Amino acid sequence: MVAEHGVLAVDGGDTFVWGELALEARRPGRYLGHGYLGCLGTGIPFALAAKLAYPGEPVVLLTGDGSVGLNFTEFDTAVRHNLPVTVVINNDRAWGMCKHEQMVRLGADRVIGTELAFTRYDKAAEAFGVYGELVDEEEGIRPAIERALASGRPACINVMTDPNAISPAQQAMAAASAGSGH
Ligand SMILES: Cc1ncc(C[n+]2csc(CCOP(=O)(O)OP(=O)(O)O)c2C)c(N)n1
Repeated sequence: MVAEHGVLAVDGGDTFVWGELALEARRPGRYLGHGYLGCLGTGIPFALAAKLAYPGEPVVLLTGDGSVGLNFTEFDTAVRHNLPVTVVINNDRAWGMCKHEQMVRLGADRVIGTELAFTRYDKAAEAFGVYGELVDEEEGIRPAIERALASGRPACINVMTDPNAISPAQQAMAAASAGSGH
């Protein structure tokens, strides 16, 4: 997706990698992310800051489900300050990048401590006064984002995704370090 208008933000592990591969912004200051060192949880704060900086432009955040949990209460900030950003959660029910490393290095049957629940983040966000939707099929993603943007409110689109989709970057990193003893 290429954004001609608006701001994109990305937060997460494998989600960040997918974002780097698939999203593009054509103007300066319109693509915000934590970079390779990856301080998770910056997504909603970055999106809110972008909305303050560019109030007339749509702001969309793509984030992992683990990462969005770190600063989830910033939905409250969005509502109180009337900052209509659209948060799209890549909900693979895991700290995906960590789980995927375990799968590659140790085997799929040796995943431990990295799985999350099927959580209705959309409902939790609604409790803050946010527009929420659950999406469980690919065709539903775009219309849900369009409805969220049209709502004029802060929004949380909770998209259920493949829990075993490993990004190419994580595949390479895990394979490279396999057998290193670390
Ligand atoms: C503040 C912080 N804590 C922990 C980590 C380590 N870490 C890197 S990727 C990752 C998993 C992220 O999971 P999620 O946000 O669900 O995104 P996914 O990998 O599933 O796309 C973790 C915990 C980090 N980079 N930053």
